This record gives sequence, C-alpha cells and structure tokens, in this order.
Amino acid sequence: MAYRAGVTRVLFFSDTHLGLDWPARPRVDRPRRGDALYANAERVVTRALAGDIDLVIHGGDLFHRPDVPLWVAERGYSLVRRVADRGVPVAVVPGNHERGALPFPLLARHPAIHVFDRPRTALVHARGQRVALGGFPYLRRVRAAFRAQLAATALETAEADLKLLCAHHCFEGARVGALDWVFRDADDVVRGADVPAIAAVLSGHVHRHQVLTRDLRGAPLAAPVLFAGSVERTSVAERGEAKGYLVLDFDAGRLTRWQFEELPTVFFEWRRRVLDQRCATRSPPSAGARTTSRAPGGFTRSA
Ligand SMILES: [Mn+2]
Repeated sequence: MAYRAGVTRVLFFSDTHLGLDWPARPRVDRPRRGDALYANAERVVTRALAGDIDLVIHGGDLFHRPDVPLWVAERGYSLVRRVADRGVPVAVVPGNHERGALPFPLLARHPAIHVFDRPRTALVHARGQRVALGGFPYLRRVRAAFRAQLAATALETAEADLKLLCAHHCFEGARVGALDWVFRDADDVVRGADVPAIAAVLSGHVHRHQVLTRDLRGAPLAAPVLFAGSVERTSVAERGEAKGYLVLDFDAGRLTRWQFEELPTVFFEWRRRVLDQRCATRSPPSAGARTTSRAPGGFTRSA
C-alpha cells in the first residue's frame, strides 16, 4: 500500500493465543501449534516495524490462558515491547482466554503500552493527530453492560481527531464456523444499535476475519466493526478461513482504507502429521499430550 502523508496508519491484530500447545519440555516430538502461533505473531510485529505503521492494537487473547508460565508471558510481552521500544504506541485488550486480566501485568508496564485493564481511554499522538483509544476488558454478558462500559471509557467525549474503540466481544451479525453461525441476540453479543459513532470498532474474539457495516436488519452501523481474526487456526472450525491482520488508514477521523494482509498457516500440515504419528503407533498418546503416562517408544524426545 502506498503511504500518504496526513494519514494515520493502524495495524490491528488479535487472538495470538500464545501458550496454546506450547510445552516448555515436550514429551512427544511433534509439530506444535504454539510455535506456529508465535511465528505468526512475530511476523505481525516485523510488519509493524516496517516504518509506515503509526499505532498497533492487539484485540485480545494475546495469551491462551490467564495463568501462562512466566516464560510464555516474557516471550509474548517482548514481542509487544519490540514495537513500543521503537516509539510506536501499542494498545492491548484483555480477552476471555485471559479472563479479562493479562498475566504478569508488571511485564506490560511501558510508557508506550496501553492495557485496557479497566474501562478507559488512552490518548496517543500519531503523525500530529490526537488519537483516542477507548477500551475495556472482556466481560461476560456484555450485551446488557455495553453502553455503561463504553460510557465509563469516556471515549465519546474525549477531545481527539480520531476515535477508536478496542474490544474483545461478539457483535451482532458476526459469523463463525463452517456452518456460518451468525451471532444475533444472545447475552454475550453486542447490539448493532449500540455501536458508537466513532471512526471504527476493532475487536478480537471472533476468529474469522470480517468487517461489519450493517446490523441484522440492514441498518448501517454508526461505525464499521472490524475483526482481524486469529493469526493462525486454533481449531478445525476455522478451516477455510484466511488468517492475517489488518492495516487501516484513517484520514480526518474516518476509516478511508483497510487491507487484510494474509499470514501463512500450517494448521492442516500440523494436523496431518499428528494423525500420521498416531497411526504409526498402536497406543497413541492423547491429543493434548498432557498425560502423566510415558509416551510409547519412539515418541519420547531424545534431546
Ligand atoms: Mn480467541
């Protein structure tokens, strides 16, 4: 994408799920989805440092669990700090897999890292523009609470040239799964009518990349709701989905251009090799490989 002066360029990614299938000392020698998730998160960070990105937002589920081991937290935060250390502000929304609170929060402390650990608005400067980033952590039954949470961020009344809401929730009309499930009116789905009139809503949680511009009755949303999707497949339900991240251009407080940049995915190669390995042995280990029993001969890692 050609770069134009005066435009604020935002890189948005989410659902990196660091820690999923990422054992420190694997008992079974097989490809790990954890390595694939980390590799793609690192590709996104490399892209963020290309020089044209003014601001980076992570839409949540940075980590797969609220209690990841320290080494996983250190690797994840070091990716985020790599961006912040270059003076590019980063905002992170705690997701449902983090139970609304990032692990080892002190590791995220950095003047250029903004964590929505409670409803708040962070003001950052990018290319002479005042950018207001509002957000609040994932919470259950958001539908009834959304307007109050949004008000508590004070995003809508902030003095800024560009306003973005960072979220980790389902929004009305979002679709997931091979059967194209549509989120409608459950208590964990945000109403289309509650979307505020700002430049854009950037949300994690929904692992399929998509952009919503209308509610389920066809009425235009007050702002586009963009999902970057997960950086790699986390389950077979995501088959058929391209994986990647979004590069968004904002001009005069409005979204003027968005581009989905695709990442390589090795999920099906991983799955084929795991199934091959299971077929090659008469007593296969469990898929999670978290068993206490010894792996059968030939499976134990020698190094
Ligand atoms: Mn997720």
